[in-house]
Amino acid sequence: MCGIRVSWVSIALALMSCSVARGAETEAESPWPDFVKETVKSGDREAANADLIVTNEEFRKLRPLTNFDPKDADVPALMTEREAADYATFAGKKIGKDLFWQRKPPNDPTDRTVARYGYLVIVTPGAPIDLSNEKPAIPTPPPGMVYVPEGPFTMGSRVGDPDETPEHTAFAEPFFIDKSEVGNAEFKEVFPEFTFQPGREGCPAIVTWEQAAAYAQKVGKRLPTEAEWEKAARGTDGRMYPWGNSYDPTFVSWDESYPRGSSPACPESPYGCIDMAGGAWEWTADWYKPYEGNEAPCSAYGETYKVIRGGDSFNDMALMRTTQRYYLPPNTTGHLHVGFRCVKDLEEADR
Ligand SMILES: [Ca+2]
Repeated sequence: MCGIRVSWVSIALALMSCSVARGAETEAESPWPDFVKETVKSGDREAANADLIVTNEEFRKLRPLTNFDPKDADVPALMTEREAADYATFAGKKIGKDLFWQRKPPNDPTDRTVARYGYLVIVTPGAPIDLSNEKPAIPTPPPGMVYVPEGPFTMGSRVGDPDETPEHTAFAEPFFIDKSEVGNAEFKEVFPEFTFQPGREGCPAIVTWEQAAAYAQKVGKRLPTEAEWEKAARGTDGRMYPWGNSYDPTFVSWDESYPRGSSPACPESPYGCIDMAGGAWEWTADWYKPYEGNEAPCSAYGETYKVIRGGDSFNDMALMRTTQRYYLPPNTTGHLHVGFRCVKDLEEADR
């Protein structure tokens, strides 16, 4: 599989030598904010020798749909603390060790929007700095949910079924997703008329797309898009299964009649979800349509069927793949065992 790789291109500033060699006049034209220079020269981060800052060009790797004036490519990227943490995660770096986020002093202290933004400073490798008490600003997930940071990831497969092609880079905004499928008891709490077999309170609720969407709306959530589901399942390294690239039946629940999280090994996806392979199939929000650039004809494409993901029983490894797509009309579960998990968007304060 072909994962996304960040080439960690650093832009050397050499601030000190710049100001000496080129003089004050040139320095005034520097795109680097004065306050960062001051941070480098003095204060508690002096030892960081932080003469590198993540630029617009670098930041766009997290957010490929972003456009900016080409002349601003090397200008430091303004970002919220949450965006800084997501960038670090995407780049395989750690806030406090490799990077730190420096808040931009607001020109107007009453402007709270401006106060949320800052710059991401790269700690020079080997610099003697202790930022271990700094915590990345990852939004706190609601109960039972996990956080999936924004950024590109590999979607689809070159080696799967025709509808999984082409393998491509997709993008998802940050979101929260349920750690596990919605269970029977949870579903009955919202829809008391819902019935299930006694003793299966903790098993995934087997419902139609319409029922799943109604539940999600009622609890202030929504169904995941295919892209969100696939990113939550496989992360950014293009893996075939939620836990890696090789199949092991002990990683998967026997079927939907077993409680969620009951597989012997109970592995988690890169973001902490369980049972994204097996347990119950899972509804997504999307109609079954071809990916852009897909050239394999399929009469089922269109707005007739909703996509389901993740397979159910443990004995079909092909259906456990994170890229596997299947489909059903929204008003039935057919002969399959289809459940769901919900996603939730970030609150404005977390963006
Ligand atoms: Ca599942």
